[in-house]
Amino acid sequence: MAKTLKETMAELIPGLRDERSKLVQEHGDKKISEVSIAQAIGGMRGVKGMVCDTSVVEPDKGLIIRGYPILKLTDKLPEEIFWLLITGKLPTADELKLFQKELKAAGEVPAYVWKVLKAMPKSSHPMAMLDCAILAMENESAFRKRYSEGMHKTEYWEPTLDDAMRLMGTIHTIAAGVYRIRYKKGALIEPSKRLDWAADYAKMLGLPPKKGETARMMRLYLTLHCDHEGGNVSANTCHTVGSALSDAFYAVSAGLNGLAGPLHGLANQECLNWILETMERFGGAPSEEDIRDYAWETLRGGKVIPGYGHAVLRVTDPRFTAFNEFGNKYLKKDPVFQTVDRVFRIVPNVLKEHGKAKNPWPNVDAGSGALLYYYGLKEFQYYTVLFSVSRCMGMLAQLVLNRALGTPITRPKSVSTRWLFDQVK
Ligand code: CMX
Repeated sequence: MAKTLKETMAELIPGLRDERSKLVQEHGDKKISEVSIAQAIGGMRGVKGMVCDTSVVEPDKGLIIRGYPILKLTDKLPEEIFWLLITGKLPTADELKLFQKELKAAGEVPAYVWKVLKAMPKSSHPMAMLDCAILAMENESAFRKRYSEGMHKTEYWEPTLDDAMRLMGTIHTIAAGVYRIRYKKGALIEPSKRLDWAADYAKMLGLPPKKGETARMMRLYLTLHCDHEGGNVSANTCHTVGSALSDAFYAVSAGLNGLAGPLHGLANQECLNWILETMERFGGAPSEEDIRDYAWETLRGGKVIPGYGHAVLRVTDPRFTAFNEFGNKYLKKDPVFQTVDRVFRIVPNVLKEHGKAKNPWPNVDAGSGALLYYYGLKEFQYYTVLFSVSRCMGMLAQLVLNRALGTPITRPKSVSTRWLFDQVK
C-alpha cells in the first residue's frame, strides 16, 4: 500500500540525521569558504555558509532539483515536484494519488481569511494581500499548538509538515481569491474535487481553459518556479525566520515579503511592463533596432533591464528556455511573445556592451509574463503571486527538512566598517 508523505519522511529522517551528525563529528572543522571584504559588503555573494538539499543552482547549468536538471522535469505535476523536493525521490503513481487526496483534505480556507482580504484597501498590492492572508492563517498552526503543549524537539518536523500541507492545500485557493477580490472578477470560485493543483488554480482564477492549454501552462509555471537553492532572498529569509522556530505561516509569509521586491520576484511584473512599454512606444511589436534603442534608454536612465542578469547564473536560465519552448509551440504568432523573443536576441549584447552586469542572459522572469498575458492574466501586478504559490513548495520543503535535522537558529557574525578598516591597516 502507498505511504503518505509523513510516513515516507518518518522512514527517511533517522538516516538523514545520522548522516549529518557523522559529517559534523568527523569533518566539522574543515573550511569550505573564505570571505573577502567585498563579499561582506556585497551581499555575501558566493559565500558558502548554509546548507540546502532541495536544489542547487550551478552557474553554468541552472536549477538542478535533487539531481534532476529542471528541463528534465517539465512534464511533471507540481505535486510530484513537492514530493521530490522534500523526499529526494519522485513519488510512485499511488503515492501521488494519496498525496493529492491529502492536499485536498487540507484545503479549506477559514472564513476569517476572506474577511481580512475583503477589508484591505482596494489599491493594495496583490502580494501584500497574499502575505496578509498567510499570516492570518497562522491561527491554524499545528506547530504552535504542539509547541505550547510541550513537544519533544525530535518531533518538531511532524507538525511543521502538517502546517506545510495546510499551506500547500490552501495557497492556490487563497491566491485565486486575491485575484478575484482585487480585480473585481466576481464571486470566488470553489476548488474542485478532481482537478490537480495547477489546473484547479487556473480554474479558480477564472481563466479561459483554451482546450486545456491554460492548465498545461500553469503546471509548467508552478513547476519551474518551485525552488532555487537556499541563499536567494525569499528562501534565506524563510529559513532565518523559521530557524527561530517561528511556524511555517510566519516563515513563509516573511519569505514572500522578500519575493515582493523588484530585484527578486517582482521582476516578473516589471518585465512584462517593460515589454508592453516598448510595444506602446513603437506602436506594436518593435524592431530589433527599436529594442536596442529602448534598452539603452533604460540603462542611461539608471534603471535595470528586468528579467536579465542573475546573482548566481552565468548562462541563459533553463527556466527561460522552457517558457520560450512552450511559447514557440503554442503562441508563436502572439505579438507580445514575439517581442520577448526579439528582446532575447538583442538585450544580452546591449548588456555586454554596457559592461556592468556579470550575467547578460535572461532569467526566469524574462519569459513567463508573455505566456500569462496570452492565457488571460493581464494584470501584471499579480504575477508575483503566481511565483509565490510555486515558491511556497521550495520554502516549505526546506523548512520541514531543517526542522527534521534540528538546524540551529541562524546567527552570522556582523562586523563594523571600523573593524574592517582596522583589519587592512
Ligand atoms: N540591467 C542593468 N544593470 C544590471 C542588470 C540588468 N538586468 N543586472 C545587473 N546589472 C548591474 C547591477 O545593477 C550592478 O550595477 P552597480 O555596480 O551599478 O550596482 C552591476 O550590474 C553588477 O551586478 P551583478 O553582480 O551582475 O548582479 P547582482 O548579483 O548584484 O544582482 C540581479 C542580480 C538579479 C538583482 C540583477 O541582475 C538585476 O537587478 N536584474 C534585473 C532584475 C531581475 O531580473 N531580477 C530577477 C532575478 C531572478 C530571481 O529573483 O530569481
